[in-house]
Amino acid sequence: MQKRLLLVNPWINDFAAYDLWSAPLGLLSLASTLRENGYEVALVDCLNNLHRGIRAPKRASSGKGNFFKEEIAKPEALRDVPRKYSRYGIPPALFEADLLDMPRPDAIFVTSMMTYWYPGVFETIETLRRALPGVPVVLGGNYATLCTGHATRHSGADIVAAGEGEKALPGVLKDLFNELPSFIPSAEDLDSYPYPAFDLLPGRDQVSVMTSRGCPFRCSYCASHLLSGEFRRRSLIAVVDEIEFWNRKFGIRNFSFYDDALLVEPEARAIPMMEEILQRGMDCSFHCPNGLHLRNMDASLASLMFRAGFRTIRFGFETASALRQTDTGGKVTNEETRDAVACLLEAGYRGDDIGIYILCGLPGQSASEVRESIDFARSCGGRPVITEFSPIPGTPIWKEAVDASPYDIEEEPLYHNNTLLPCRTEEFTYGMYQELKNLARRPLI
Ligand code: B12
Ligand code: SF4
Repeated sequence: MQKRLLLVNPWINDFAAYDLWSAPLGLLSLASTLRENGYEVALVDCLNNLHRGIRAPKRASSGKGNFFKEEIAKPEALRDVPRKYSRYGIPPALFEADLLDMPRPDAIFVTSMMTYWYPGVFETIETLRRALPGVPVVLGGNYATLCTGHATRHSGADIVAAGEGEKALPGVLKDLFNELPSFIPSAEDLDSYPYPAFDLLPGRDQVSVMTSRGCPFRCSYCASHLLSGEFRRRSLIAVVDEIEFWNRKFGIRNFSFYDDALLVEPEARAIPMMEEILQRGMDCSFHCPNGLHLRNMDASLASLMFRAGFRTIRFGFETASALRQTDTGGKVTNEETRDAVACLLEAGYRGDDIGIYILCGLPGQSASEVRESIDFARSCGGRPVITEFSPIPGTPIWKEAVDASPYDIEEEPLYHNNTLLPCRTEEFTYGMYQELKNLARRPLI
């Protein structure tokens, strides 16, 4: 008999969470591969704002907005943090009712995202255990990959699968059912992956797309290579076909790119992809909440992006300190940034459209460096956007972060939370950070 698998996108427990075109893309990708192997797949999304049992906050028409949330008690380790803590997503009673309402699955696959979101994952697993006792639970995703030991010891899952799910599937299915999959997409050929199963999330107002996995850079604070391995790309026609598929089949007009390196070597992929989008006359909007590379921007690429419908553009700049730029990986310089923003303004973008990410709270970083970076971004004509540093185990900067942090980030992933500014010092206080945030938010003139 066909085996039934339940896939679950867990709650987020945090001080803050915002739905910036979010989607459980990894889980949906895995769902399609499981279907190809003949499994019946169902999905419960704990972050489903469309659940009939809640009155969700209003969303922007482009597909972003607030999650439904309920304030909950802080975990013990965060007791002294003077901020409210919430469970983002549907209330537990609704989740449990949904679980009891569906046919009993043969196994459950739970995903995970930020390392410090594990309490939401654990609560999800506890609820699954209560509602569906005896059904094996597999945990994968970013937290499971970056904190495998912690997840194995504490999550309560029967199997913790690190790394890309497609690669882990043969082992997982063998352990669960003593079966081997007949189809596994080739990690080297991204065009062999079926489209992520967005049909499992009916009523969506946006679909997330990836044109590549990984990144050719190795910035010292980034986990891309730990999570996604070597840089690989899909063919541009396959990507545009997918966008057209969602647009035609479900009327989706907003798309978010989750790539780590969408604009790297643009002549090889991004430029022909955008030309193809234009040629097919797609009336869609594209959003890039994950930082894009500024280095290869020129007048013609900026104009093409504007005409092809790229509406939300954010760039990974991180710092105006030339020394730190080199030390952390050398992905962009100040000159390249200034030139790139000029091209984007010339192409028709307003300064407010051009979000420039600035990392705040790196080990050894001073408040004045962040201030200078904010001033620099504004002087270029872009909008500075502060992103607080979250230390990630296994990254080159990790040891430095462990030494710099007043928190025990090695033992407790909750302390990776960017809201804490985990590597702040007595010279760079939380108050200074608040001031910098306000400075970054000041209207552009
Ligand atoms: C897209 C993205 C975002 C999007 C949102 C994504 C979303 N779903 O909501 C945006 C831009 C909004 C975002 C924001 C942030 N992000 Co982010 N983001 C990513 C990114 C680039 C891709 C994640 C992704 O969807 N990948 C695509 C899918 C296909 O891969 P996947 O999820 O890993 O799934 C695969 C496997 O994990 C596995 N798998 C997944 N689930 C399961 C389940 C089972 C059972 C199994 C077996 C396998 C399995 O199989 C899947 C398919 O191969 C990652 C970096 C990366 N390369 O992964 C960073 C990353 C996760 N983000 C990170 C950070 C720091 C942030 C911010 C805190 C930045 C900041 N300071 O503001 C914010 C926080 C947002 C918030 N508070 O709400 C860090 C994580 C830090 C941490 N400690 O965990 C990462 C790793 C980037 C980095 N710095 O290296 N992010
Ligand atoms: S360029 Fe971006 S995705 Fe690539 S390693 Fe650096 S921070 Fe990570």
